[in-house]
Amino acid sequence: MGSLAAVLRHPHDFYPLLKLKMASRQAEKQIPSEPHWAFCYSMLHKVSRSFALVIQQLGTDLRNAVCIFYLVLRALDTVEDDTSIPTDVKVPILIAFHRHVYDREWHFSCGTKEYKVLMDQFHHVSTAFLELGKGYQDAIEDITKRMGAGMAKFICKEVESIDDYDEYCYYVAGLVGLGLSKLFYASGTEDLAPDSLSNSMGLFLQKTNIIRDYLEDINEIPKCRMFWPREIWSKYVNKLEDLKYEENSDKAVQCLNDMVTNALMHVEDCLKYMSALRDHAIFRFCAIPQIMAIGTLALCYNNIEVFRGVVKMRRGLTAKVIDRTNNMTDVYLAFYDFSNILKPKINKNDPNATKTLSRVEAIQKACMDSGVLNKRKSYIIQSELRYSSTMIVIFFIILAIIFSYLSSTRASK
Ligand code: IN0
Repeated sequence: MGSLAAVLRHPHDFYPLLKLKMASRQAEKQIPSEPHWAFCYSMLHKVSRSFALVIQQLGTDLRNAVCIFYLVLRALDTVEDDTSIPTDVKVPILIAFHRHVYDREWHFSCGTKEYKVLMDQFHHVSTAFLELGKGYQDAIEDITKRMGAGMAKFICKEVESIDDYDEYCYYVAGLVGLGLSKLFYASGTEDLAPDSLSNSMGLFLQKTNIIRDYLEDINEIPKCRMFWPREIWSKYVNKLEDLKYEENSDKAVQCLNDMVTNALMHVEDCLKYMSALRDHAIFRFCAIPQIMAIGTLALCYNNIEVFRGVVKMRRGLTAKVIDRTNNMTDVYLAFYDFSNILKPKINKNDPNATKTLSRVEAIQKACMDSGVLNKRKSYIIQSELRYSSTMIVIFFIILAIIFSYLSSTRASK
């Protein structure tokens, strides 16, 4: 019902949503028949929704490697997140996870819902992993080893400083960027990207998730760990959970804006990383989550709703991004437009207003300097405006027809 109301409010979402639904059905039909690969691809669809579709558009060998990499990371994450596992059991599992992927007999039951199924039937993932090329296996093993060790380090450590925040995000997301760059290189289609740019790709996504998920994380029972760094939130409140109380709304929004400004620092690196990609499917795979992230930050900035409920890009806009992201022009246009949505929300009384504005202007300059902005109008937001003005005209025409009908019936009486 909610989605029907959303489509009625945004009728132009209908076509991209329909296309996405059909592509998703098609992708599910293409799930391989061998039981271990069938398990891995259907699990991928369950845990990552629309993102699975973009993975399935990669060339066969790379697609299999990315699918397994994604599931191994989700499994590692499930162990890290399960607060019912005692630390002395959890830490050795995280540290040895890179060896478990070679062992068809290994499994460890934890997590809930689809993650429990993933953990219980992990032998399907190891079986598929053992069929990957050596270059892919080495890259996945190396990243899993470094990430497991990093997660273990942070099990007993709070995120205090901004350096801790960057270090934690490096372990759980920056390393994913390094690993993916290695997989792309191993596929023979891309050059090896510099580590610092690969890291920024992960940090930008992970910081956006941490900002967006504040309320979900703080309300989790049993209490989960929080990743907003004390160095930032302690400027505004005494305890991180105080941000969700109504009496602290002004401080909460200022703190949120500080966090968004910190995340925006990575955008120029991300644009550089994406502009060096050559393969169309790899490009889409990387660019779609990045556009979703800048869209989410534009939505979250200065928005008290982050502390009250879920702030997410609507499904129709996600479908549009998936449908229409094909080259760097699309990326520059999307980043330019979403930062243009954020810019007028900067309040000059915000303690970080100058810093945020200079970040936004630097992003817009990077997009402008690409020289493609004046060639074409935005593929997402302009069409929204065009459609909404069309809808307003249609609304007034209908109103005029009703009015003239009512006046003519009244005159005939
Ligand atoms: C990802 C990343 C991802 C994709 C492409 C390039 C990347 C480069 C560096 C680092 C990460 C990169 O993308 C996914 C996107 C995703 O899963 N989206 C979810 C939406 C959601 O709300 O969860 C979906 O269901 O569609 C991502 O978020 N992460 C991820 C994990 C593994 C891999 Cl192989 C790629 C997670 C994270 C923590 C940000 C790295």
